[in-house]
Amino acid sequence: MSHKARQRRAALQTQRKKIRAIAFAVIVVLVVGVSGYLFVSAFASKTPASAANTVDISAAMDGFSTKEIRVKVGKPITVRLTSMDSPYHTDGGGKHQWAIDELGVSIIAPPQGSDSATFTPDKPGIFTFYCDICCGGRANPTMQGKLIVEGV
Ligand SMILES: [Cu+2]
Repeated sequence: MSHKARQRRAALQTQRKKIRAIAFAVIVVLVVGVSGYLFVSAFASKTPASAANTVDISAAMDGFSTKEIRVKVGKPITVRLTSMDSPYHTDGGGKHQWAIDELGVSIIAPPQGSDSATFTPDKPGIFTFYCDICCGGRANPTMQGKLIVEGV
């Protein structure tokens, strides 16, 4: 092998080493970047702002799962009502309601389904929520509860 050929081979080898080093760096950057992105998005998705003040209530023939809800005046809340009853229920067809007249809220959950509403209580006080669909309607004490709006 000539001297020149040997030099060319050596140059080629250093070039290959450089390419390998660059490829390795690119892979490292990609892996770190992707895992960093996944890490951040995993944490970001765990704290959606809208879920901060959601109240989950279920309703069945024996009443609401929650009889008393405390909230702060001026802060928006989302109430998600779920009906536990099937559509074959003779009384109300499996639907239930969560309503407060004074705050103008009325949510009607379909049989074995949910519906929700977001509202902002603008005055402190104790408000009665009720269901006017099943068994005796709003006069039925088991289908009632209290929303307590606390002042600041
Ligand atoms: Cu009901």
